[in-house]
Amino acid sequence: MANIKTLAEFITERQHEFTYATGELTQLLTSFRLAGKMVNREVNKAGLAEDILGAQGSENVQGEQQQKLDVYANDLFIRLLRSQGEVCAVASEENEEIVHFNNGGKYVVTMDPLDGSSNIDVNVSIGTIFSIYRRISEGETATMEDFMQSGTAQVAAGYIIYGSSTMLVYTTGHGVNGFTLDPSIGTFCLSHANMTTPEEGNIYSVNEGNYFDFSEGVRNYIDDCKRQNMSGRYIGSLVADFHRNLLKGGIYMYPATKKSPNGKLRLLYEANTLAMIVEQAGGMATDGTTRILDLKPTELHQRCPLYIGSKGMVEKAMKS
Ligand code: P6P
Repeated sequence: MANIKTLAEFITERQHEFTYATGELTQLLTSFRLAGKMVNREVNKAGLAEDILGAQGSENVQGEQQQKLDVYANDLFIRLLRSQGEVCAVASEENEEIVHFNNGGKYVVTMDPLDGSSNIDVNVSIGTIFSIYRRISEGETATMEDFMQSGTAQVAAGYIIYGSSTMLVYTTGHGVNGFTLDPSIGTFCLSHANMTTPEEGNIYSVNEGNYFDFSEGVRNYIDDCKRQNMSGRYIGSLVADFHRNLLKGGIYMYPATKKSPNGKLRLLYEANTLAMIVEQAGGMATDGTTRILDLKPTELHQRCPLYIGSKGMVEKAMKS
């Protein structure tokens, strides 16, 4: 049997690649490893445990119906990040304001604890998306300045996909590696070493229900994909669509529409995270005109149009 390398062993082995002090990255990723296993457990039994399915009966900052698992995952990640001491503050899709830990930690985290959670009750894959930045503000407490850094400042970016198997995929700027959870031993094991995405692909992912709301250029690009007999694949769960396209090649688009002039997806904890990962895998991510990682954030929950995936496809979409 091929030798098994656990996520913990891999992180330790690659610690030298992490710009900062030894051991800090291990600590930083530990919370996501542990929380990923615990969320996975809840997601997998969602259909059985009546107290975990369905809407929480509350709305998040976006005015979106919170699912019980959204709240569970958010609370869990915050609790684990608070306890391990390296992170001093978190910006989460589920919280209007920055969550401060005031523990002197040198890092801040942006996260979507459970993206696509409206799909939970219909058994569609969902995901956790997270980015880690070094604190840059002075003083006791983190400030907005720490969260308004461009995506190029990320020290690590990753996602967990709860699908037919549960995988944690991350980068610290030295390539992308994927780890699959072996539930029999409760451990993430290296399954996709040095992931790269094909330069071209045959999959386009977009909500075509918005077709007549898109710009002429976007409509032309979609029409061109059809003329080339590409496969339309859109799960309605960003992490699942992104992950499939990362492996097989393809483009995911959430363009601006009349209803959502800045698109729907969030810059800090969706676009920036996936943009770092896709670039490290040889792909590309823009908002239609600017490289996602070069965008300068101005608000925690700001939205941006997103075109992400195979480099050749994103470049072509930009020229449409
Ligand atoms: P639409 C889920 O709500 C999400 O944020 C992403 O996971 C997904 O790709 C997108 O929205 C789907 O949005 O408008 O096509 O239903």
